[in-house]
Amino acid sequence: MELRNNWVVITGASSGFGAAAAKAFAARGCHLLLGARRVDRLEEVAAEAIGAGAASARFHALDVASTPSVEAFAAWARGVSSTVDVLINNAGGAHGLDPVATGKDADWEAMVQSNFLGLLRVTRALLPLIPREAGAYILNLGSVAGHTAYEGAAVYCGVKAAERSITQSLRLELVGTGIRVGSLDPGLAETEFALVRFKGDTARASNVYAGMTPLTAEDIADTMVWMVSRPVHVCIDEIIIKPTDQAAIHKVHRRTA
Ligand code: NDP
Ligand code: 8X3
Repeated sequence: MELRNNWVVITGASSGFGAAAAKAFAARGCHLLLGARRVDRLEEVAAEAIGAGAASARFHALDVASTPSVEAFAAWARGVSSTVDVLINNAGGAHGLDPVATGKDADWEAMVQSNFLGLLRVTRALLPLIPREAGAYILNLGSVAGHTAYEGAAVYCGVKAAERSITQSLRLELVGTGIRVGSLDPGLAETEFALVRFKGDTARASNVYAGMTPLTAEDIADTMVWMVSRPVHVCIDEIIIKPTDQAAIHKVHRRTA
């Protein structure tokens, strides 16, 4: 379907997939409403989106871990546009890689708040703006971690498994409205994800991708645009996308120097 002049909300638009998605939807002539906590970064992303062809690009502070912040963001969005055609629930990430035995409350809470409760809060707040007609899309960022558990990631895997359940529940609740609901579930992709997980430890973060070719943020943004631009009678329920070098969570091909 034609995306020109669609209104697209992207959460977590200050880096990684969200920033790349802003540029990809901009190139299709969309209006962008961008949210994240780092507003200085959003300002840069919005300026780049205008350069890439966005019909408009606005931004507002958003902490999906806070209901008042989500409500303030939704009120701002309502003041700018009476409709949101596409909602990209992308904000989130992993904090720490500790086994359950030594897991930290702060890490667990941050993951539950952003990936799980944040997704619910933003969707609840923006649903009234999503038109009940064919073509609208709610696209949630899941992960291969929601399909297969791995060591040190009990909570991250848990919240991404929950994302799949929320996506399925929403699709059932919204059938008949014309709103499509899908999940995009990537494997290893080089963004700020590992840097956040390892709390700024750049050596540990870059080691995640050592000797292999990860996905890029642009790969994921392209896939988002493809999902949303299918004909209105087509809903891409769920996509798993991995680097060719990653056959499974525990099976990554690494070249040695
Ligand atoms: P980045 O760390 O590059 O981006 C994460 C984005 O989420 C940032 O814009 C950050 O903005 C935002 N964010 C985090 N917490 C909050 C919050 N409480 N409120 C608002 N925004 C928040 O990582 P990615 O782009 O890789 O991650 C995007 C999504 O994709 C996440 O949900 C992640 O779990 C998922 N994913 C990532 C994979 C990967 O390998 N990279 C693979 C599979 C899924 P700010 O800090 O400015 O608020
Ligand atoms: C991010 C992918 O495999 O690092 O969701 O958990 S993984």
